[in-house]
Amino acid sequence: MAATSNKEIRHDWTLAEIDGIFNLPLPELIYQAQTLHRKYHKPDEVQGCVLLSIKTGHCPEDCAYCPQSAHYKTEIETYKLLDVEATIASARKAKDGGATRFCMGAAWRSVPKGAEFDKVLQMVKGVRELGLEACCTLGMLTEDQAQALADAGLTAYNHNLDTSPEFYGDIITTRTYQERLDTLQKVRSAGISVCCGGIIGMGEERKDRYRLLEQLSTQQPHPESVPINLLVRVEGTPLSKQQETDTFELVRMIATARILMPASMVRLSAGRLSLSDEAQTLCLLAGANSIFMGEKLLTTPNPDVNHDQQLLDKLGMKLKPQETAVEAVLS
Ligand code: SAM
Ligand code: DTB
Ligand code: SF4
Repeated sequence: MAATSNKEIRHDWTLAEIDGIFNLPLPELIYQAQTLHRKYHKPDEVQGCVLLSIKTGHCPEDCAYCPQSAHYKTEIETYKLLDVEATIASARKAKDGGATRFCMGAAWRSVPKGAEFDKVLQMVKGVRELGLEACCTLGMLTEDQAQALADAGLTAYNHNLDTSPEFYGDIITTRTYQERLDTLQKVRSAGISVCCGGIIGMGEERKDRYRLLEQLSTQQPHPESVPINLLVRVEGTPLSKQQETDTFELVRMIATARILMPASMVRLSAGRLSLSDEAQTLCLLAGANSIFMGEKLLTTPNPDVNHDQQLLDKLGMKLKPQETAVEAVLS
């Protein structure tokens, strides 16, 4: 990881600079993104991550994009917290499929105390023992819970800002932007790496995309992992009828994130099923270096693993190789 004094790793990006980068002629934008990508990452490698929803649905929050919110009537299979064994079995399968990161998501407003949290800690330990990076996204948490997750070996905690502070209130009313920032601070203080990004295609304007990128890239340190999601329009949610997003917006978003946060993992996250192979390739050329693998994200479908492998083969790219269990646990 490069030192923060490095002139490319900056935390003082202005909105005007971000606007300027985002709107560069595409060849120049991709060139700049590629140049930095190659300096900080292996250009032919993509990290494979697998998501598992460990607790699904009935969430008290009202995030307008989310099929798991109890505020909307959607057709998802809901279930209580999974067993530790079943979760570890999924992680083992993810590892056998070539993933190096296993992400566990729960539809909670905040992390519960007691037996359920103990189970999550056991899941984290079990995933780390397999030699995989372990990421959790469980909603808000306390400092003690963040520390307990760190002690269990959690690699990263995902908590997205989702959009700009200005547009946020149009999407979520049950918790504030500031609460999200506070949660991220607790994660960071516990020594867990931060996974934080957002969604495009929710009806936000370009300015909101710049503002999200500004919020992310002025954090110190930058989030180590930046998921860029393309809205998956789910029937029953308030955003189900949103119009389709121009793919080039996603490409520009990814390239700008790569330039603003050169050392971070930029993850082409939800929404790949609606992208052509060529559009996904542009995203990879723009600096995305991670995808979710497997037929399901949390509740919505994702491209077929064989198809993804064929695409990587065609591009002469490969999945990030697995470390040995010992290396991973020590890292
Ligand atoms: N409840 C936890 C939370 O909100 O932090 C964790 C799970 S939540 C599903 C994780 C992230 O998934 C959200 O912050 C959002 O960015 C993304 N997400 C959820 N539904 C989505 C959708 N329909 N399309 C794209 N991204 C989505
Ligand atoms: C993130 O930014 N995207 C992932 C992960 N973090 C947890 C979740 C995407 C969820 C897409 C909708 C669903 O499958 O329910
Ligand atoms: Fe709940 Fe997370 Fe979905 Fe919001 S995004 S409704 S907090 S599961």
